[in-house]
Amino acid sequence: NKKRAWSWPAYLEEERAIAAPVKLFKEHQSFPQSRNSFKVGMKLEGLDPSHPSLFCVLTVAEIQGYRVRLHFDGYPECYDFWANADSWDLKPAGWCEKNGHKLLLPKGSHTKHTNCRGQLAPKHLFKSLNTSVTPSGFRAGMKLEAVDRKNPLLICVATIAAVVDNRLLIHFDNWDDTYDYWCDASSPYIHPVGYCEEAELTLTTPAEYKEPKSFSWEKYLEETGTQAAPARAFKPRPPHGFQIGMKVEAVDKRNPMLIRVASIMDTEDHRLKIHFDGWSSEYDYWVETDCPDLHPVGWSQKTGHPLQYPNGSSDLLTAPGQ
Ligand code: MLY
Repeated sequence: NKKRAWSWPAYLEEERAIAAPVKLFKEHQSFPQSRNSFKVGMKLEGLDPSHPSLFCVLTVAEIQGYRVRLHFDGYPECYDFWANADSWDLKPAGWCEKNGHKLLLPKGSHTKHTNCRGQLAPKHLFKSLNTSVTPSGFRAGMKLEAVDRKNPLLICVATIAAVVDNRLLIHFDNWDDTYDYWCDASSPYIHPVGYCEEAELTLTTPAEYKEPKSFSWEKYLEETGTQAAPARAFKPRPPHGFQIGMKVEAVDKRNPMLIRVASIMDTEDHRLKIHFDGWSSEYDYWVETDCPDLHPVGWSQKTGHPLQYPNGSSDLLTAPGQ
């Protein structure tokens, strides 16, 4: 009475479902070309996922296939987060200083971490350092209209706070940096100056702007002595090709060390609704189509990461969020 081991091909056949084709995924979601060479204890610099304008001192706390768990030096473990080994958000020690970004030092430390040289993650592990960059036309200080990702109904007056490689740090004028986010020129959330007027949408003016009703870009650019980001620099990405019912592997947001067998339940222009097979739809969630936590079928096996099989198909189960 031995059960057959769970496998994607058998499961797809049983479910009469198809795997989302690999070509629909972005390079950073797809099968990696290299190994994960990070080791537990290595130190590095990286973006805080819940405060993305901030680079922090991190230590590799755990390795799982192509993924790493990162710990903020000097902070409790509850802030630890998982990232793929090729994440752009991870940088070698010294990167912030070299690129003029502020580095949040470990809590309670006043000295730089560069005196623990033996443990620094070597530069060659950072895949994102070797990406070729084509000039984009975006420069730090330029203005644009951007969606506030924390309040997605708002399109707001914004500034490019930094340009690094092909990534832009978006900042909202006169707001603190908790709304900041990184994106690239293909993001559906950024638009050139004048977009709202043309599309007859409301533009949210800078906080405390004196006469929001009579806001004019021309006047504002003059007042602030700034330039608009050139319209030609925006390269909106074409619609994704994911379809309802396609199978994928997705990180469980509530317990991000787990990757689960999942299905696409619904789609929007730039988002997918993910359902974990065999589990209640209360665990369904929306993700950006380019989310690094979304992978093609077979990714876990290929990268040496455990995969959580659909509920009911194995005796080794962990419920979402447990
Ligand atoms: N209700 C929120 C809205 C903040 C919007 C900030 N954006 C425009 C950057 C608040 O007042 O906190």
